[in-house]
Amino acid sequence: MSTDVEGLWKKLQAAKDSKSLLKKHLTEAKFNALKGKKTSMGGTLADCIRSGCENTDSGVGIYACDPEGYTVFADVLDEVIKDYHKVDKLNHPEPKFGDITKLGFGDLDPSGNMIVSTRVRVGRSHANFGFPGVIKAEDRKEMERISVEALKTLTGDLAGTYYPLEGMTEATQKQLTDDHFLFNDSDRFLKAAGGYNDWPIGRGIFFNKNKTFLTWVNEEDHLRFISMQKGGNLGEVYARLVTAIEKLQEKLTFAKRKGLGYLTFCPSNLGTTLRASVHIKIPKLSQTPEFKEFCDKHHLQARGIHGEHTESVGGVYDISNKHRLGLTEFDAVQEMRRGVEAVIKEETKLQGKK
Ligand code: ADP
Ligand code: DAR
Repeated sequence: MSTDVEGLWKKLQAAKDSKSLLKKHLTEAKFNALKGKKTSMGGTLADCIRSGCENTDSGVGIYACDPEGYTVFADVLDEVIKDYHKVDKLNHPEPKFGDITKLGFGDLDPSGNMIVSTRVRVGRSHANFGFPGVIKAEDRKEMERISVEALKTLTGDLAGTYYPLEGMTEATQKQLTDDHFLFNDSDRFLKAAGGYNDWPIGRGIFFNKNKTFLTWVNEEDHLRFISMQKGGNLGEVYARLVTAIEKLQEKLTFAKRKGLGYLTFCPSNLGTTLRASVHIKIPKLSQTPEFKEFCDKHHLQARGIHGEHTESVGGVYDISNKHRLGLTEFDAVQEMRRGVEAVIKEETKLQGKK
């Protein structure tokens, strides 16, 4: 793995067919202006671009080294962010989750014929810790301790237990991952960005009794708050997540920046950091040549059922909102809801049903 920034730059320059946003926006002038800069945590341009230079087939290709990296390396990160999120200005609104007692939406598939399960997640970063590429093992452990202390204060339906990966049997890890609860350590882009440094130190998963509220500690982001359940009741899943976020933000300070919203390791997740998804059976729509165009039109992203960069199985796809920046949390989940309703309508039409 290249450690020096000049070696990384040469790899990127040599990849003539790379279509990453890093390749597009890191000009030679910007490279020369940024290559000697460091954040107060010691984060460098090399820490930000390593993954995209080692994996020139990346879509984005750059991560922030730490929260301050979004300022120190703004010359390239701002352009990547505007391009990925399709915004002209970085003026992300203040958080707005809506009134969970009157959301105006509930179960998107009361028949239960199409939606297998629903999940809504956000990412959060502790304000005073580096991101995976720069953080030391002892700091990751301290961040885990702080996170678990806050999670243990959750009560009622949200109350649960933390399970560190250190000491977890392979069989338990496999079962939790197969059941879509736990993260895996097989993402080559994340690996190259330092996402698995000192693995599995400081990593773990918290979940409540029913496994409907979970928290990932130190996967790609410092924290991922996740609400999920079988079926299509987006209203219930979203309301549970908002309740948990409001409780946890009383105990923890999250990294935010005016114009960018909540800060995350990858710039693709900034802002609301919210991804609302359904695992949905769409055997007809997914086989049409227009499937990608249909998803784009409705600002949706299609993934396989075991996470990013995986395949669909049996016509079941992970369909979620693509927009995370430049809109509120409530807008993002509404956009996903409208998109999923359009998917259900189209699939029903293609199946020749009313
Ligand atoms: P994220 O970036 O939102 O964490 P990933 O694509 O990495 O999402 O998926 C993480 C895990 O969450 C995977 O195991 C995936 O199968 C699971 N998952 C995502 N959406 C759903 C859903 N709607 N229902 C059940 N599991 C889901
Ligand atoms: N390494 C990234 C993945 C971008 C979005 N996904 C995240 N952050 N999990 C790339 O393809 O460049």
